[in-house]
Amino acid sequence: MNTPGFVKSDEIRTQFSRAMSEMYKDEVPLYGTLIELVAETNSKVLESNKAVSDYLNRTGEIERLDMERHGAIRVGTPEELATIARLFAVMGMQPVGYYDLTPAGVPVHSTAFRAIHEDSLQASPFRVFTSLLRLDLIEDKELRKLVQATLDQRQIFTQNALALIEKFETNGGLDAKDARDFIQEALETFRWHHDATVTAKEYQRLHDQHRLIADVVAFKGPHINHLTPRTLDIDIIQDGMPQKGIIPKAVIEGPPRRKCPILLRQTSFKALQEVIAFTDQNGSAKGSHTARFGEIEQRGAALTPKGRALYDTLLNAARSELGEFPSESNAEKYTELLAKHFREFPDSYAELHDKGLAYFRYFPTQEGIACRSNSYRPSSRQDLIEQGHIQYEPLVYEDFLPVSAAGIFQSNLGDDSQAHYVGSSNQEEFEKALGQKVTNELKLYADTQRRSLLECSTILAVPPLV
Ligand code: OOG
Ligand code: NI
Repeated sequence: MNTPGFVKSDEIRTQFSRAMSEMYKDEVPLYGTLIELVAETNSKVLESNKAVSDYLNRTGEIERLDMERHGAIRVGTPEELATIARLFAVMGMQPVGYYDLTPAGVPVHSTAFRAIHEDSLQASPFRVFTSLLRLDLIEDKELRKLVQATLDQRQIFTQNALALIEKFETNGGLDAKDARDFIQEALETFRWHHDATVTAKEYQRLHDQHRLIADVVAFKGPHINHLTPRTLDIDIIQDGMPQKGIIPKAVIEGPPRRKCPILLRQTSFKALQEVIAFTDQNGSAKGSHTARFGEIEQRGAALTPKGRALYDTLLNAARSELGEFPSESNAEKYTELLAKHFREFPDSYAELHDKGLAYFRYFPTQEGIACRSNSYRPSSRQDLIEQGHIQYEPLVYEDFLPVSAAGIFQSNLGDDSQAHYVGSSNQEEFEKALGQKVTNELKLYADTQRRSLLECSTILAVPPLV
């Protein structure tokens, strides 16, 4: 949004992300410790690894690194999801991708709200992984009724937030005061409420069905359940956490350690056992609930469909050779198997580029610019690269991975929560609830890549590059 008098959506998102981080630091003190550990590690990597720091400087990612984080929430009804989508739209965040978590025994499906243009991502890459409970998968009819009735009674948005969303939609933007108010009002939806909306007995019934169901249904709102900073070296963090009194999950989700990181690697830890008050406890807080956790991630190159297919094949091969879920008892073996299978995945940017496995952003070089007026000018992408007139850097992966997300859900819900659902993946139903289609993330990477090539051709005065 760039109308005079209106605050840009990018700016609202930047400020909201900052406010969310402050709130979460208060709510979950361990998050503050984690942020320090990540900041220390990132500056060490930047000092010691010139290739990484050159890359981050060239792509501009260096400027967004400190503020880079994603959060996660879980909502209960289609109406809540549709309104959350409108709330995020005020901040320039669109639903990207569809993630089905039911194969992993978690009765939700999800999307990620985020900015979609590279310039907006550069201003603030804040993302929120947002899951919708799949009521249709709860077989117990009585329990389904309880869930529905409890959810129907709550309003997870403040009246002011709803009014400001409407104002944004009607006028096409918010002025400075409205934007400030909106941030405060929107924050309320994500706040932790220590009062439950159900009795102790009802909580138990929900919990017995699935811990996640209790977490979605028993509270006044969809509290933010983690906020994840981006590290430049997740192995250093995984090893350094115990010294800070933080015990991470046994294995890092995603691809193995590589010279050229791809996609996303994540690890998490249980953060808090919260004291809660049930409705039949007269305010004396007796119950407890584990909802919030900590997570760290390292991001690498976004993969093309071909690269992603290879990733999925190799990950599946490693996991099926392991023959069971990765856990504490087989962590070492799993790490070995991952490394073994991923040897097949090229580990230089040149190969990833030439084999069409990853997306890249292209930059004209000084030499290329200097040659603009020469009569001989290379004109194909490959020619320009070989002549040193353009360079490329991998596009960072901005999204999530379903297998990893399942592992994160599971490790924080506890091992007793393995369930099997017969329901199938249902993107159509999700989009109906959302009130719009989700954007295909691969298209976004391809668009960014194409725009960077067009810019190169304009700057170098060559015919449009493809
Ligand atoms: C979301 C878990 C998924 C990730 O980073 O993959 C996730 C949740 O627990 O609500 O955040
Ligand atoms: Ni996460």
